[in-house]
Amino acid sequence: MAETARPRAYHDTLPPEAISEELAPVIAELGLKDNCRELAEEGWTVVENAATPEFNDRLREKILELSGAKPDNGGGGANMLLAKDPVFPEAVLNPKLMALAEFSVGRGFLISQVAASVRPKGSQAIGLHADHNWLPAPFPVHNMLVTGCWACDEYSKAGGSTLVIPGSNKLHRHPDAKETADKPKAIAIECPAGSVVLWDGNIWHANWPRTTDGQRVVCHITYTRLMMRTVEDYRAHTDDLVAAHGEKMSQLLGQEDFLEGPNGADYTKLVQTFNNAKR
Ligand SMILES: O=C(O)CCC(=O)C(=O)O
Repeated sequence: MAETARPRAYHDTLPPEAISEELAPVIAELGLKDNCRELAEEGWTVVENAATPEFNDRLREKILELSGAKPDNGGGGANMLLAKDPVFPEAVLNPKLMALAEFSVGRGFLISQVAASVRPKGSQAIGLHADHNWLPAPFPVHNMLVTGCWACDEYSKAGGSTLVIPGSNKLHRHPDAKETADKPKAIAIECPAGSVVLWDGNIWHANWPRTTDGQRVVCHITYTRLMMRTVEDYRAHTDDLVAAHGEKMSQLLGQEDFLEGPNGADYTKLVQTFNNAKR
């Protein structure tokens, strides 16, 4: 690429709690300023009414179909969902989730995992952990991944909602064995069906056992900073997904940065990639 055609290179970076000037109007228009603050300060936030009730029903139904869960009271799960039905790209590309992901894990972020869980009455709790499980402590100052759990059903403690340990996001380390067993000062995240609960890689979380009838159906969507290795590998589906969903999907699948092309690094995208990495 000719030198004159290169984008201007940034030399500064933003602090973790800052909203970039390019993202700020999007955050304002979508009414997500408080969510950004909560994510930065408390490590988690809830977006209610992330989409329409019709979309939530469609997502729930498709998860139940793909999860292998028996109707009404069975448990199950599924993964690699981005490539399994168009409802999942729609969830992943939801404008509110995309804006919060850019805030939390930086411009040019990737999709790491699209999975689902169905928890019936009697489901045991999962263990306490931080999603920065891929990293040693101390965790970096900048968040590396953000998870959005799309709660197709109401979240309540008895219903087996996610729990978080307030303040643990400030510790920048994994919980030890005693903390994992005790879950000190855990609080339930409670919210209506159709909400998305987002948390960063720092906060310690788990879920409660489910003691009520019916099933808790959740889509787990994880976005990651552009330099991280993703949990799921969608390379076999990239062309189809990008043809169907365009540039944002191309970014999520790593096609807009200079890393890991079939012909090696694509240096025409180097400055743009480095600029994204700084935002
Ligand atoms: O299922 C939940 O409530 C929590 C899931 C979880 O820990 C995760 O997706 O990292």
